[in-house]
Amino acid sequence: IVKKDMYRPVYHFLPERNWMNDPNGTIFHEGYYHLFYQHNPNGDQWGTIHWGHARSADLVDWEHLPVALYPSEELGELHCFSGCAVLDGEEPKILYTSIGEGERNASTGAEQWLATSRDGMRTWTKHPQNPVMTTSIHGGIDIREWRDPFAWREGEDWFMVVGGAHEGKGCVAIYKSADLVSWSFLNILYADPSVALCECPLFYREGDTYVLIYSPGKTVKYVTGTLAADYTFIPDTEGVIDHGSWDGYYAPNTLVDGSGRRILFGWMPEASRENFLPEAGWAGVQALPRELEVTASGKLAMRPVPELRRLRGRSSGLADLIAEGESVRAGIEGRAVEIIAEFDLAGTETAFGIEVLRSGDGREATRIVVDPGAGLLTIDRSRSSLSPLPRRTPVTGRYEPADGRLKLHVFVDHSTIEVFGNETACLSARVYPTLALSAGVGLFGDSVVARLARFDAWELSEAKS
Ligand code: DQQ
Repeated sequence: IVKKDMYRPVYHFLPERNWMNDPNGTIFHEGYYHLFYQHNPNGDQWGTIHWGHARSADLVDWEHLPVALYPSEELGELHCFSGCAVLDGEEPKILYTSIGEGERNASTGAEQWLATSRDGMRTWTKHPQNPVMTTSIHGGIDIREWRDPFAWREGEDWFMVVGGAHEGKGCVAIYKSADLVSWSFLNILYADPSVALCECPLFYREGDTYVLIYSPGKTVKYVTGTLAADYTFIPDTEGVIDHGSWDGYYAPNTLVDGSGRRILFGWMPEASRENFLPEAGWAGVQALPRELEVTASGKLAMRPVPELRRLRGRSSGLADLIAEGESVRAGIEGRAVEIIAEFDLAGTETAFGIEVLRSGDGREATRIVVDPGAGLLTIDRSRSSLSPLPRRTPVTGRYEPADGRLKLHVFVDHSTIEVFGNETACLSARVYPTLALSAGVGLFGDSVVARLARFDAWELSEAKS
């Protein structure tokens, strides 16, 4: 196992060593949450991509399992790109994007492949009829950057969406099959002319609402709406899954568990760490699993799974806040902490917020800034690190007040920050403070304590992974 370093998270999932990106094939089966992920088992940079595998009974502790998919070199396969896992009766199956050379490269002619497992998802066999889909399935319609299948069952039929680019604009196409092997193209489900491509599309129904989530090379978007008889999506409400984008949150995947909960997983990229810490031995973190729900307004509400409360250790509340010059200090500190702060937004329009990973002298600190005038929530990384090398661009998004209040739910884990604002504004970021003592938790802003309807902070313990 890679030795703990000051940036390696302790309660987030990551492989024991080497590179990880997108979560893949997330599925709940026989009491376990299975997480597969894009993985280079040979180094801590993006490389020959395999599918890593882990499972968890509670979404907190994870057990590493053997690599699930290897590129089949003998078949000209170079990478096993992203995809999904489904249960065909009792038999688990993976659909994923196979990348080869030349005609089979990612931008022009990727193929969709099928793999099956007969030993409880430990080892996987590529289906003899691969590829189960090639771009020729679209007839005269030219779809490039065609990858990341996401399949589901409805009655007797299988459906699948795959992301891509059509005429230089992002699109998601939809397909149908009776057996997961032989597929037909139904339509272009959705096109987003504001982006160049759509990666990792997810599509599901909750009640009468259809939800489409996609990763367009930048901020991960969602659209809720309805499905027309010709398999085109009729959008109603748009939103952002997480404002972190390439600096914090990308390529989510989803599952429904045994109790019917919709859970979302996502990749927290390493962003700019390679600039100053090469050869860390690991790269990439899985964001905390989130419960997803469609609200009455058609927006998505997201909250960290309640199982995480198990990690809570020493706590401190409103009464333990200590005013210290310009700032206010919480009664606990640490590089693995959780904070819930509920602010009354009435009154002044000047910014206020929470400070984490703060050094005693304040030279290093990451601020979660509420700007009530502009209605914006920001992770301000301008002072996160004394080193000039990590990215310090702000991560910003609009929040929606609820009854004149904003509830911030914040998780810090060494180099990860995840912020949930009233459950609808989510911001994730990576930060790399240089001082081991940058561990303070506090508040800033005029009369910030007077605004607090609630303040609770906890030190969090390690999880297994
Ligand atoms: N990552 C995978 C692709 C996907 C991209 C390759 C998104 O399948 O489109 O590692 O991060």
